[in-house]
Amino acid sequence: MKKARYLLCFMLMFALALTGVAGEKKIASAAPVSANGRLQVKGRQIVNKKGKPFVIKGVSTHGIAWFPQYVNKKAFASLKKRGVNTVRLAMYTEEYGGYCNSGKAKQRELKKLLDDGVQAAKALGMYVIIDWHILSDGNPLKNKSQAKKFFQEVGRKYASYNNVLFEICNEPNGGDGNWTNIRKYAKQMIKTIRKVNQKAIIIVGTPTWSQDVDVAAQKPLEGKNIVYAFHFYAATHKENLRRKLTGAVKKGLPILVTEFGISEASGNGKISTSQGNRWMRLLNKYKIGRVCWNLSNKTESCALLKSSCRRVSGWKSSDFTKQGRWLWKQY
Ligand code: IDC
Repeated sequence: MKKARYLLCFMLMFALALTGVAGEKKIASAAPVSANGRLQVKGRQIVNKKGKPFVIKGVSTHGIAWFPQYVNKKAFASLKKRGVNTVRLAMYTEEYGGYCNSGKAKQRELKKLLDDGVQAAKALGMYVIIDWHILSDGNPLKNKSQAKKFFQEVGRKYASYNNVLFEICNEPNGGDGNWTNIRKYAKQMIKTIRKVNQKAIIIVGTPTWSQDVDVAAQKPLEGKNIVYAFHFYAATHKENLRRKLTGAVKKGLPILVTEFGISEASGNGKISTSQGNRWMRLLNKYKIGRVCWNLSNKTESCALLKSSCRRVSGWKSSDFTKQGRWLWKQY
């Protein structure tokens, strides 16, 4: 009799533990935005509406003008199922049908595509980053007036959305892409966005393809809810760059990895899962968010989908590249 009662008690506890675990998992994957609300920056940490650290686990599109087919709700839902809570919408400014080299009609199309992405993310309770993807235009000041108009428009349009973040310059680079010019640009963009949108997190790129967070840490910008971008590609960037990141973190700089891959910096070549694992350990230690480049089937090592994969959502494990399969183990 006593034994039976113990057994019953044990079974009951086991059942409770099981539903507890399942329940937690469901909340984590159900709707990150309804559970966490608008993200903000506290000290060097991105936190949720209650002030608790929130770690962005994201995937970036390739250029949306080039691979528009992946900007769809089913695709985002497929990512969410694998632990992704954030999608980054990369809109090149110059190359690949870049926004600044396009006419009005094409620009409207790109903004519609961005909106499709924002609405899909909203419906799924995911965060979304609107990325002004400068690259060959190394100095963000080069297309400043277009950027201003753009951020005024999208800043206003999404002011009431608690899931939208703005990345104002992907990767400044070259001599003119220095911190002095980035700061000048960022000050104006922050002012422009804050006039119409007081709360959204604004992400500022850093010199040398968003690697020099140490330089930004010496003279950060003023204002609330600002974070600094840091990018790495694990088969090229190793201990030296990790030291740079750690230094800036210790100085208190809020950092978000809005782009990373485990390929070489070219986006192609070798894949290094061992270096990737080291990077993940470091990011986990400091609860730094990360967004992986890129959701496409382009024939390159940093694409998440094999080039033979024609599906634009509902992927099977065998559809993913080596980097893709590694990523799902991290998320
Ligand atoms: C790469 C794309 C590739 C494209 C190339 C253009 O993966 O298909 O041909 O851009 O130069 C970055 C950039 C990002 C790069 C990526 C990989 O932000 O645009 O994408 N990368 O090279 N910085 C470091 C690496």
